Amino acid sequence: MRRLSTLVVSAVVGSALVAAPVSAQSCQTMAGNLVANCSFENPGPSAGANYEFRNTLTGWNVDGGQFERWSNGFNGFTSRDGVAHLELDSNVGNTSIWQYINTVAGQTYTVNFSAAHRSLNGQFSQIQFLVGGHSNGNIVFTTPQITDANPGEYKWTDYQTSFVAGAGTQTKIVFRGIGPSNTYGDHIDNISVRVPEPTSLALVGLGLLGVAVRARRRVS
Ligand SMILES: [Ca+2]
Ligand SMILES: [Ca+2]
Repeated sequence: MRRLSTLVVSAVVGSALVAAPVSAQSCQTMAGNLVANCSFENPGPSAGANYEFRNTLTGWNVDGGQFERWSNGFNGFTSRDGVAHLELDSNVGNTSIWQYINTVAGQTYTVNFSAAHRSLNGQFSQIQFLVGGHSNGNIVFTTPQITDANPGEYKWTDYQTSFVAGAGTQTKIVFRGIGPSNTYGDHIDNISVRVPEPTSLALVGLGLLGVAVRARRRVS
């Protein structure tokens, strides 16, 4: 029995590795993605930094004043997906962005997004994902403190988490910049929220089943 439990753990780790490439997909073509304007592409950005007030960025709301949206390549910073991304630490400091998505109470949802730092004197970027409120919601996930390997080296990291929807038919999803509020950093792009793929679950199930069968054979 000890061998069986060890093998099950290794199978679960294996399934996580299988799931990892999903986050590298474009959220715009990801089946079942519930997030509107998931890549901050609409309306199409002007070249450079776009300072946009509430309701100008399709699907999203913002507090802290305004969105700061960058076009692909501005300041040498390639968007993670498409031709635009956000800097949550805007020109007026840290902001939160949010939208409501349709959810089913009790259902688990998988969340993927990409984040990056913008170097400033050895400081860091950090982004929090919340559900329920942009200032008082439930904190689901907080990225580590994100730094660059070298000054000016912009590097995206893909993150994945999950939450279980509460009562009602909608959930407010929130992304909040929580790095030092200095108008630099907390870049975000390529957001998806969706019900876990049945195929992934089936693979995990089959993997576990295979392990269990093999372990049983060893025992007998
Ligand atoms: Ca984008
Ligand atoms: Ca900052």
